[in-house]
Amino acid sequence: MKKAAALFAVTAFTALGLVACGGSDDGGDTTAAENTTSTQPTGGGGGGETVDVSAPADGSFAYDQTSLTAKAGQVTIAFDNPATLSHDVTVEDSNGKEIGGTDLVSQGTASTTLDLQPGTYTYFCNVPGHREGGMEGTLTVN
Ligand SMILES: [Cu+2]
Repeated sequence: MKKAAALFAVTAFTALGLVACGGSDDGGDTTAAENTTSTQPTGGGGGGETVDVSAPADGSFAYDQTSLTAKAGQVTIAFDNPATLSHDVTVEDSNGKEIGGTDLVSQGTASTTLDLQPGTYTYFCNVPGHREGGMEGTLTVN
């Protein structure tokens, strides 16, 4: 009999505890953050960023973006050229030194990943005459 009474006491205490917890939850902030799931791909170097560059479909010597911004570190330049005329995206640093670029592409996409320090870079099309025709922009890395 004593055992049963002890068990009852424990059960009652636990029930009270649960009620108390429930009450405090109701009074608390119930709006949990629901949009915290990341849409960025996981894996890889981590912290990498992708910047999109595209060219007009009419093949004119231009990019749709005249300036880009990225965070320092692994930066992937994703180039989309819908024109039949081939273009690429070549990147040079502030000293005019080429540090990388995408393959030439027409009616398709090409990309390259560069490890960039903070600074100002220039991106341009390496096809002769295209940069001179206006196919360049500024990439700012913070
Ligand atoms: Cu070009």
